[in-house]
Amino acid sequence: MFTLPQLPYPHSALEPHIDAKTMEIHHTKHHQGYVDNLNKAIADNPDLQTKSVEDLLKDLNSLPEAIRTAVKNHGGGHANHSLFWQLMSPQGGKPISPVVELKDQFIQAAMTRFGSGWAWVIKDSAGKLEVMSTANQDSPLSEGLTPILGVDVWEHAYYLQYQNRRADYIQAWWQVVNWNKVSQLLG
Ligand code: MN3
Repeated sequence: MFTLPQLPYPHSALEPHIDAKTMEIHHTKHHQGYVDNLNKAIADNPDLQTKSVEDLLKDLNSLPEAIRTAVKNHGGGHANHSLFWQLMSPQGGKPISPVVELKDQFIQAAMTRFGSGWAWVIKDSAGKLEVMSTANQDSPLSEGLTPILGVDVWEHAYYLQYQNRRADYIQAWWQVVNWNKVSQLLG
Protein backbone atom coordinates (compact mmCIF):
# COMPACT_ATOMS: atom_id res chain seq x y z
CA MET A 1 0.00 0.00 0.00
CA PHE A 2 1.35 3.34 -0.99
CA THR A 3 0.51 6.22 1.33
CA LEU A 4 0.50 9.99 1.06
CA PRO A 5 3.70 11.42 2.59
CA GLN A 6 3.33 14.31 5.00
CA LEU A 7 4.46 17.71 3.84
CA PRO A 8 7.74 18.72 5.50
CA TYR A 9 6.22 22.16 6.31
CA PRO A 10 2.77 23.72 6.90
CA HIS A 11 0.55 24.55 3.90
CA SER A 12 1.21 28.25 4.40
CA ALA A 13 5.02 27.92 4.65
CA LEU A 14 5.73 28.92 1.05
CA GLU A 15 3.61 32.07 1.02
CA PRO A 16 3.58 34.57 -0.59
CA HIS A 17 5.14 32.58 -3.46
CA ILE A 18 2.81 29.56 -3.30
CA ASP A 19 -0.47 30.07 -1.44
CA ALA A 20 -1.72 27.80 1.35
CA LYS A 21 -4.97 26.83 -0.40
CA THR A 22 -3.13 25.64 -3.48
CA MET A 23 -0.72 23.62 -1.33
CA GLU A 24 -3.57 22.07 0.63
CA ILE A 25 -5.62 21.03 -2.42
CA HIS A 26 -2.55 19.96 -4.37
CA HIS A 27 -1.33 17.73 -1.54
CA THR A 28 -4.54 16.38 0.03
CA LYS A 29 -6.63 16.04 -3.15
CA HIS A 30 -4.39 15.74 -6.21
CA HIS A 31 -1.50 13.79 -4.70
CA GLN A 32 -3.88 11.64 -2.62
CA GLY A 33 -5.73 10.81 -5.83
CA TYR A 34 -2.54 9.51 -7.48
CA VAL A 35 -1.79 7.39 -4.40
CA ASP A 36 -5.30 5.92 -4.33
CA ASN A 37 -5.34 5.15 -8.05
CA LEU A 38 -1.86 3.60 -7.91
CA ASN A 39 -3.03 1.30 -5.11
CA LYS A 40 -6.07 0.36 -7.15
CA ALA A 41 -3.93 -0.35 -10.22
CA ILE A 42 -1.72 -2.85 -8.39
CA ALA A 43 -4.44 -4.29 -6.12
CA ASP A 44 -4.32 -7.67 -7.90
CA ASN A 45 -0.51 -7.81 -8.09
CA PRO A 46 0.86 -8.48 -4.59
CA ASP A 47 4.40 -8.85 -5.97
CA LEU A 48 4.33 -5.23 -7.10
CA GLN A 49 3.01 -3.90 -3.78
CA THR A 50 6.33 -4.47 -2.03
CA LYS A 51 8.33 -2.50 -4.60
CA SER A 52 9.14 1.20 -4.36
CA VAL A 53 7.28 3.45 -6.76
CA GLU A 54 10.66 4.46 -8.20
CA ASP A 55 11.46 0.83 -9.04
CA LEU A 56 8.05 0.43 -10.71
CA LEU A 57 8.68 3.50 -12.87
CA LYS A 58 12.22 2.47 -13.80
CA ASP A 59 10.95 -0.73 -15.37
CA LEU A 60 7.48 -0.06 -16.76
CA ASN A 61 7.94 -2.64 -19.51
CA SER A 62 8.14 -5.43 -16.95
CA LEU A 63 4.62 -4.64 -15.71
CA PRO A 64 1.52 -6.46 -16.97
CA GLU A 65 0.27 -4.55 -19.99
CA ALA A 66 -3.20 -4.10 -18.47
CA ILE A 67 -1.86 -1.90 -15.65
CA ARG A 68 1.20 -0.31 -17.31
CA THR A 69 -0.47 2.97 -18.26
CA ALA A 70 -2.16 3.32 -14.87
CA VAL A 71 1.15 2.81 -13.05
CA LYS A 72 2.90 5.25 -15.40
CA ASN A 73 0.25 7.91 -14.75
CA HIS A 74 -0.57 7.42 -11.06
CA GLY A 75 2.78 6.01 -9.96
CA GLY A 76 4.40 8.89 -11.82
CA GLY A 77 2.06 11.30 -10.08
CA HIS A 78 2.92 9.82 -6.70
CA ALA A 79 6.69 9.84 -7.27
CA ASN A 80 6.77 13.27 -8.91
CA HIS A 81 4.78 14.94 -6.13
CA SER A 82 6.64 13.17 -3.32
CA LEU A 83 9.83 14.68 -4.74
CA PHE A 84 8.20 18.04 -5.53
CA TRP A 85 7.27 18.73 -1.88
CA GLN A 86 10.84 18.11 -0.84
CA LEU A 87 12.19 20.34 -3.59
CA MET A 88 10.51 23.35 -1.99
CA SER A 89 11.28 24.99 1.34
CA PRO A 90 10.84 28.38 3.02
CA GLN A 91 14.53 28.08 3.92
CA GLY A 92 16.14 26.44 0.92
CA GLY A 93 19.76 27.27 1.55
CA LYS A 94 22.39 28.35 -0.93
CA PRO A 95 21.71 28.03 -4.70
CA ILE A 96 23.82 25.38 -6.46
CA SER A 97 25.80 26.96 -9.33
CA PRO A 98 25.69 24.16 -11.96
CA VAL A 99 21.89 24.03 -11.56
CA VAL A 100 21.43 27.82 -11.42
CA GLU A 101 23.31 28.01 -14.73
CA LEU A 102 20.46 26.02 -16.28
CA LYS A 103 17.76 28.37 -14.94
CA ASP A 104 16.89 30.07 -18.25
CA GLN A 105 16.73 26.76 -20.07
CA PHE A 106 14.64 25.26 -17.24
CA ILE A 107 12.15 28.14 -17.35
CA GLN A 108 11.97 27.84 -21.13
CA ALA A 109 11.17 24.12 -20.80
CA ALA A 110 8.49 24.88 -18.20
CA MET A 111 6.94 27.61 -20.36
CA THR A 112 6.88 25.59 -23.57
CA ARG A 113 5.50 22.36 -22.10
CA PHE A 114 2.14 22.39 -23.87
CA GLY A 115 -0.76 21.39 -21.63
CA SER A 116 0.14 19.52 -18.45
CA GLY A 117 3.50 18.22 -17.37
CA TRP A 118 6.79 18.96 -15.68
CA ALA A 119 10.11 20.67 -16.37
CA TRP A 120 13.20 18.98 -14.96
CA VAL A 121 16.89 19.22 -14.39
CA ILE A 122 18.07 15.64 -14.64
CA LYS A 123 21.34 13.79 -14.20
CA ASP A 124 22.06 11.20 -16.86
CA SER A 125 23.93 7.92 -16.34
CA ALA A 126 27.22 9.69 -17.09
CA GLY A 127 26.50 12.28 -14.39
CA LYS A 128 25.78 15.08 -16.87
CA LEU A 129 23.09 17.63 -15.97
CA GLU A 130 20.44 18.46 -18.56
CA VAL A 131 17.09 20.20 -18.83
CA MET A 132 14.06 18.34 -20.14
CA SER A 133 10.31 18.33 -19.82
CA THR A 134 7.81 15.50 -19.62
CA ALA A 135 4.10 15.35 -20.45
CA ASN A 136 1.42 14.44 -17.92
CA GLN A 137 3.00 12.56 -14.99
CA ASP A 138 5.75 10.86 -16.98
CA SER A 139 8.85 10.43 -14.82
CA PRO A 140 12.45 10.89 -15.97
CA LEU A 141 13.11 7.65 -14.03
CA SER A 142 11.35 5.74 -16.83
CA GLU A 143 14.03 7.04 -19.23
CA GLY A 144 16.89 6.00 -16.96
CA LEU A 145 17.43 9.57 -15.75
CA THR A 146 17.65 10.93 -12.21
CA PRO A 147 15.56 14.01 -11.41
CA ILE A 148 17.49 16.74 -9.56
CA LEU A 149 14.96 19.57 -9.81
CA GLY A 150 11.38 19.53 -11.06
CA VAL A 151 8.52 21.99 -11.32
CA ASP A 152 4.90 20.97 -11.75
CA VAL A 153 3.30 23.03 -14.53
CA TRP A 154 -0.15 21.46 -14.40
CA GLU A 155 -2.66 24.28 -13.92
CA HIS A 156 -3.68 22.78 -10.56
CA ALA A 157 -0.22 23.78 -9.28
CA TYR A 158 -0.81 27.51 -9.80
CA TYR A 159 -4.24 28.43 -11.12
CA LEU A 160 -5.80 29.67 -7.84
CA GLN A 161 -3.06 32.22 -7.28
CA TYR A 162 -1.65 32.90 -10.75
CA GLN A 163 -4.54 31.97 -13.10
CA ASN A 164 -3.03 31.71 -16.59
CA ARG A 165 0.26 33.41 -15.64
CA ARG A 166 2.53 30.39 -15.71
CA ALA A 167 5.63 32.58 -16.08
CA ASP A 168 4.87 34.41 -12.82
CA TYR A 169 4.33 31.10 -11.05
CA ILE A 170 7.64 29.68 -12.25
CA GLN A 171 9.57 32.79 -11.19
CA ALA A 172 7.88 32.66 -7.76
CA TRP A 173 8.52 28.93 -7.49
CA TRP A 174 12.22 29.51 -8.09
CA GLN A 175 12.25 31.59 -4.86
CA VAL A 176 11.28 28.55 -2.78
CA VAL A 177 13.61 25.94 -4.28
CA ASN A 178 15.10 23.73 -1.58
CA TRP A 179 18.76 23.86 -2.59
CA ASN A 180 19.68 21.62 0.33
CA LYS A 181 17.59 18.85 -1.27
CA VAL A 182 19.03 19.60 -4.74
CA SER A 183 22.51 19.26 -3.28
CA GLN A 184 21.61 15.92 -1.71
CA LEU A 185 20.19 14.63 -5.03
CA LEU A 186 23.31 15.72 -6.90
CA GLY A 187 25.31 13.46 -4.57
MN1 MN3 B 1 0.52 18.42 -9.38
